[in-house]
Amino acid sequence: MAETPSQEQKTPTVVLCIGMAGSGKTTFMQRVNAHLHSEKKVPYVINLDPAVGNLPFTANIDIRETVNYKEVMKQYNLGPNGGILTALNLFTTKFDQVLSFVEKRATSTDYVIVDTPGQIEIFTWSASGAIITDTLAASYPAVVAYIIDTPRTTSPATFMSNMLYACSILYKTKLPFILVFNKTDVVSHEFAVQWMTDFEVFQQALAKDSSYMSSLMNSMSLMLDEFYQHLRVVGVSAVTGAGMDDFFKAVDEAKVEYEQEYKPEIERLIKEKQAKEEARKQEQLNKLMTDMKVSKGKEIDISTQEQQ
Ligand SMILES: Nc1nc2c(ncn2[C@@H]2O[C@H](COP(=O)(O)OP(=O)(O)OP(=O)(O)O)[C@@H](O)[C@H]2O)c(=O)[nH]1
Ligand SMILES: [Mg+2]
Repeated sequence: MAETPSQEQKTPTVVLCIGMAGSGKTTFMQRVNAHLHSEKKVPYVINLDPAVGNLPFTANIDIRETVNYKEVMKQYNLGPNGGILTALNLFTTKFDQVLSFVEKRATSTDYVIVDTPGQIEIFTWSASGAIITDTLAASYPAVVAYIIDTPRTTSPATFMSNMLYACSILYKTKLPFILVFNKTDVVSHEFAVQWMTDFEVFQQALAKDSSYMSSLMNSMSLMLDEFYQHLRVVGVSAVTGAGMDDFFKAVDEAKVEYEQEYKPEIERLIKEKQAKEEARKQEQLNKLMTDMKVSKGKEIDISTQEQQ
C-alpha cells in the first residue's frame, strides 16, 4: 500500500554557519531565523559560541547555559582561545543529549541552524568541532554555509586566502558547501562571481597586484578553479535581508546533493565500521573456542540451566 503523506517523516536540514571572525555569522543567523519565522517555518536554533556577549536571537540550545567560558579560563588557567576550545570540548561530551533534544523536534521543523565560535579554527580544526559536525551529518542532511565578509575580500590576495580556507573546510567537513557573500549592502559580490567564473578576469586582477607572491598565486588560482566547480554562490546582506530567497534555494540544492552523494558515503562508512567491529568480535570468539579446545573445555548448554 502506498504511504499517505501524513506518514512521511519530516527531516530537517542542518545549516552550519562557519566563517572568519566578524564575517557576520551571528547577524546572518538572526536574519535566517527571522526569515523562517516570517514564513511560519520555525527553525531549531543552536549556539555553539561560548564567548558571544549578546545573542540577537533566542537559541533552543545555547552552549553558554552549559559552560561558563570565563570560569573555564580561570579554572584551567587558559587564554581566551584556549577557554573557548575547552568550553567546546566540555560541551561536546554532552552532545548525545543535544542530539536527543533535536530528535524530539525533528518531525516538526525544516531547519536546524547552528552558529559557531568567532575564531574559525576552533571549530573547524578541533576534535570537538569534527565530532559535532560528523554526528549531525550522520543523522540529518547537513550543509555548510561559509560566511564571507565581502567588503574585506575585494583584493585578489585576500580573496584567494579566503577561498583557500573555504576549500580546506570543504575537504575537512566533506559536506555540501554554500559560499555566502555577506554585507552586500556595502559592496556587491558581483566581482567575486566574475573572478570565480572567468579565470582570465581573475588573472588580470592578479597581474595588477604587484606583490612578490603573484606567481605563486597564479598557480594556486588554477587549483581553485577546480574547487569552484563544487560550490554554490550567493550574495546576501544579513542587515537588510537581501538574498534570503537565493540562500534557501541554495540550501535546498545542497540538501539534494547530500542525499545523492554524501548520505550513501556516510552510510557506507558506518557499515564498514560495523563490519570491522563484527569481524573483531568473531575473531575473539574463534580465539576463545580454540583456547577451550586446547584446554579440553566443554561448551555449555545454557538452555538446560534455566530449568534448574
Ligand atoms: N553592513 C553590514 N554589516 C554587517 C552585516 N552582517 C554583519 N554585519 C556587521 O559585522 C559585524 C560582525 O557581525 P557578527 O554577526 O557579530 O559577526 P560574527 O561572524 O558572528 O562575529 P564573531 O562571532 O565575533 O566572529 C557587526 O558589526 C555586524 O553589524 C551585513 O550584512 N551588512
Ligand atoms: Mg558570532
